[in-house]
Amino acid sequence: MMKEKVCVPDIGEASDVEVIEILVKQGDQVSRDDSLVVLESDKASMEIPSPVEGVVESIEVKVGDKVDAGDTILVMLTEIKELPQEIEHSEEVASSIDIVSEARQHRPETVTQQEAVLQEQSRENLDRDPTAKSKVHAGPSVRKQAREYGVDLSRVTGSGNFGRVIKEDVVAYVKNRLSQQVSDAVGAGIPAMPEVDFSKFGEVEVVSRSRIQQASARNLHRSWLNIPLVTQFDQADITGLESFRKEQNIRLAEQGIKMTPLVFFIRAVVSGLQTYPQFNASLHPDGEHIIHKKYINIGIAVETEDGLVVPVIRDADKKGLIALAGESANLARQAREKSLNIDALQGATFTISSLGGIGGTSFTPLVNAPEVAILGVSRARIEAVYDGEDFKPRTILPLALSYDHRAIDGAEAARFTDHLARVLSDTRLMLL
Ligand code: CAO
Repeated sequence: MMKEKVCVPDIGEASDVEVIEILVKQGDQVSRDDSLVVLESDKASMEIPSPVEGVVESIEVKVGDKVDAGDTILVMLTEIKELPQEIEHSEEVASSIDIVSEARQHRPETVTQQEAVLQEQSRENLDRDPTAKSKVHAGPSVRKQAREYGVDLSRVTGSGNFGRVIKEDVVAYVKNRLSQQVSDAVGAGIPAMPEVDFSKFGEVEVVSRSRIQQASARNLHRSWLNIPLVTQFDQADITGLESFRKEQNIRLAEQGIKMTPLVFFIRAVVSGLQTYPQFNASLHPDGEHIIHKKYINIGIAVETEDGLVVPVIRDADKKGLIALAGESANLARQAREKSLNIDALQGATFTISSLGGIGGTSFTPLVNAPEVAILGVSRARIEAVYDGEDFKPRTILPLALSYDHRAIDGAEAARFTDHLARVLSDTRLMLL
């Protein structure tokens, strides 16, 4: 152990500066850059940081004393003789006086806000490179200022001699980060909806939303905000499909099986995904890759009294019409009875939202992210279709394919719905 005097550094033109606060006491363990005393001139106040690590042996000043540069403040016991860090230029020290007084005046809003904005980032940076801090060249007051603002000095470009970070660099960095925050907020910031007191206009009842409704609201909102969504509309002539389905249903009724149009939509979608695998994919979070899935799991949007649930038919490409009829009916029943397990709700590669049993001419479904597309089906209607010679009654099914435009091009979407329309118009194609 050795004794080391800590003196008042060069404080520019200031002299006879008063000690207004002593921040340590005898026996305290002090780290380098910890503040020791606060001095105050008639212009500003400044905290004197410790240039070394050690234990306070004795304090040589008391509150009210007047000191000058070079006067001893205290004596430290240090392990190894450490050269006091280069005392900053008088210009820099003088500026640090301004900074302290400025910081005091502007707290709590400015500094608190800066700290909040920057501290998290500093933590991240330190996690990334724990040695980064020690490589920075900066004086004690600059380090202290950086600590106060929550700035990671390794992120600050030094404009002083040999890249030394000076206080103006820290201030510029903070200003820059704050203005970035503001511009980020302008880009992504959603103006909040004003809260309205509806009871001013009449009687109201506030009802809790189910957990499913709350969760799907969050998911849908996230999808809406993240996905550049386009919807491609098309229609399929399902006259043949409907007569085939009805014939089969008469036969299957004995076995208690009913094929709804949904089963055929699933088969058609499977065929589409096999032909256009880019629809059976997800964007990689790095934005540079796309993940093609070698399995085909179809999510089915099911309306329940608690909200929208999307159970999944796994390996739909390996299942025939009758198996799909049984499984989709089962999943829809379980969803409504709330008896689905979590596995049944995960791993979809493409979703179908069928509203045809209810009605509607068309709608734009939202992609069930991280999938890249969803098929919406509305109610089929009998329409008069000209066959080149005559108008014939045909059952026309409206299709709406919403897709993530980052992953799918418009032309691909048009080909996909065209493929669906052809397969649905000719059930034999489902066998291929
Ligand atoms: N056009 C005309 N009729 C249709 C049809 C269509 N596109 N789709 C179904 N139908 C008919 C069925 O043939 C059935 O008629 P019958 O009883 O006379 O045979 C009737 O409508 C009821 O069918 P269903 O809708 O109960 O059965 P399904 O297998 O077609 O659909 C399911 C099952 C789970 C998809 C459906 O019940 C459901 O919940 N749909 C709502 C999905 C939803 O909420 N989507 C919105 C999600 S947000 O984008």
